[in-house]
Formats: sequence, structure tokens, C-alpha cells
Amino acid sequence: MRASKKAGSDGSTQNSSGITHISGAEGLFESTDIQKIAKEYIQRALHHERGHPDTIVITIESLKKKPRKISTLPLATLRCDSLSESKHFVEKILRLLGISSCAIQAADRIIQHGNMRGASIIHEKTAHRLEHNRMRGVRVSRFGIQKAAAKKLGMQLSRLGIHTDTVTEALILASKVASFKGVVAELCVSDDPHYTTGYIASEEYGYLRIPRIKRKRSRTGGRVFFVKDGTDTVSLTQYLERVPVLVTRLAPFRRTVTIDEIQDRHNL
Ligand code: WAQ
Ligand code: MG
Repeated sequence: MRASKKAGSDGSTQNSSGITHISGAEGLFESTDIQKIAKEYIQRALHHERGHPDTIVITIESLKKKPRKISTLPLATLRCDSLSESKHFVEKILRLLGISSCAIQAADRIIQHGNMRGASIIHEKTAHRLEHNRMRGVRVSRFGIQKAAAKKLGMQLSRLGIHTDTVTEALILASKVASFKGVVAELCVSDDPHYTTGYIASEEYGYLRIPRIKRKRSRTGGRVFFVKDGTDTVSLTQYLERVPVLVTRLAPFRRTVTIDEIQDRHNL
């Protein structure tokens, strides 16, 4: 699903096409659930805090290939008490993952600018932008979770008090992204004005939730995938946009971790 509106009326950010992105969602579902899911997606599009759309597009396609089965990344929440602390920690963690300062700055600029429907792909060292369409970015799609795994995931997230569509979908998306070999890390900041928790996802540290990653009421956000030198961006884009991937297993979850614990793990 994607919902958008012609920009201008409320002074919100817009891209050069004059269209403001409001919300989007995607997933893999059983054919018997299509009606229910389409209804939920329409509800979501119509009642979004980023505004009222004038266009909603819903695409439904049958799968031609069996999905590839993956596990979720392990999930944890970073202890983080302020906006300035989160900025400092994000930089530190990305540096620990080997990402250069200029790539970190480039990611920050893209996210501050906002209003892409998809994600940017950045070379982890040179900071070159590698996505084919810079205005739209790469839109990860065709990811889902098996029913039994979804039930288990729901219980684990409930125990942590974070059982929401937002967390569930972000964790599955991030697990798909991280399952491509050349991807070193993903940085994500929601574009919803009241959702201030973002994340860094990587094979190294798992899905690390970062509270207070942005100021309340800010409408900007975005996603950046940092990739290793030599990553074939055509294959990466094809994998993220087209190849069906299904979560069938869960990795262990932790409640909170501190920046020192992350650093100590790195030094082991
Ligand atoms: N593929 C690529 N990029 C996407 C996609 C997608 N399917 N969906 C959204 N984006 C990009 C786009 O640039 C959006 O502006 C930006 O990410 C933010 O999207 O554990 O809600 O849907 O509590 O606002 C993180 C959850 C939630 C953290 C992230 O993102 C947690 C969120 P949003
Ligand atoms: Mg959003």
C-alpha cells in the first residue's frame, strides 16, 4: 500500500515531484487473508498522523517463487536518555561497524532531508550514493512472517511492552535487509511525527532500538543501507524489492543494553 498527497496545502516537506509521501506498508500473506489485510491497510492510509492522502494505491500480486526462509535479527533496546546521547551513540555504533565519518554524515543529511518513499544505499567508506532512483530510493518489499513465528514474536514483544505493527514490521524488514551479504548496517528513523524510536540493524549487533533518535513533531525520517565495497547494487535492489523472504525463526531477545556492553562486545 502507498498513500500520498499533492503537497503544498500544509507546508509539509515534499520532493521535486510535488508529492508528499504519507505512508506505505507491504507484506506476504495467505490468499485467504487478503480482504482483511487490504482493509487494514486502507484504514492505516486514511488515519495517518502525517496527514490525509488524496491517493491510495494497493497492489496485490501472487508469488511466483517460494520464499527464502530466514531468522529475525536478535532484538535489544539501547539505554539512551537524550537526543544528544542518541546522536553520539549512533555515531559510535556505526563507527564500530567500520563505517566512515563521511558515510555517517551523508546518512544524517539524507534522513534530515526526508520524504523518500524508500531507502538510500550508501558505500560504507566513500559515502557514494548507489541507489538507482534518488528521489524514491529502494523500497523493500515481499517480506513476511510465518503464522507460528508471528505468534511467538507477538508474545516476546508483548513481554517487552512493544508489541506493535511498527516494531514487528520494522524488525522483519531489517532482518531481510541484513540477510544480504554486502549490507553492513541499516540506520532507520521514522518519518511519523510522534515516533521517536529508531534503530541500527546489523549482523554484528542485531536489531538495536534507539530511543530519542529524533525530536518530537519532526516529520523527517528515512532509511539508509550501508554497503561494502564491491556490492552489486542491482542484485541488492532486486533482492530487496523482488525476492520473497519469510521469517520462520526467531533469534533471542534482550531487554536493554548499554553502549558500554556494545563496546565491550566489540573488543572481545
Ligand atoms: N523500504 C525502504 N525504505 C522504507 C520502507 C521500505 N519498505 N518503508 C519506509 N521506508 C523509509 C522511507 O524513507 C520512510 O520515510 C522511512 O523509511 C521511515 O519509514 O523498534 O515507522 O515507516 O520501535 O516511518 C522503527 C521502529 C519504525 C523502531 C520505523 O518507519 C522500534 C518506521 P517509517
Ligand atoms: Mg512513517
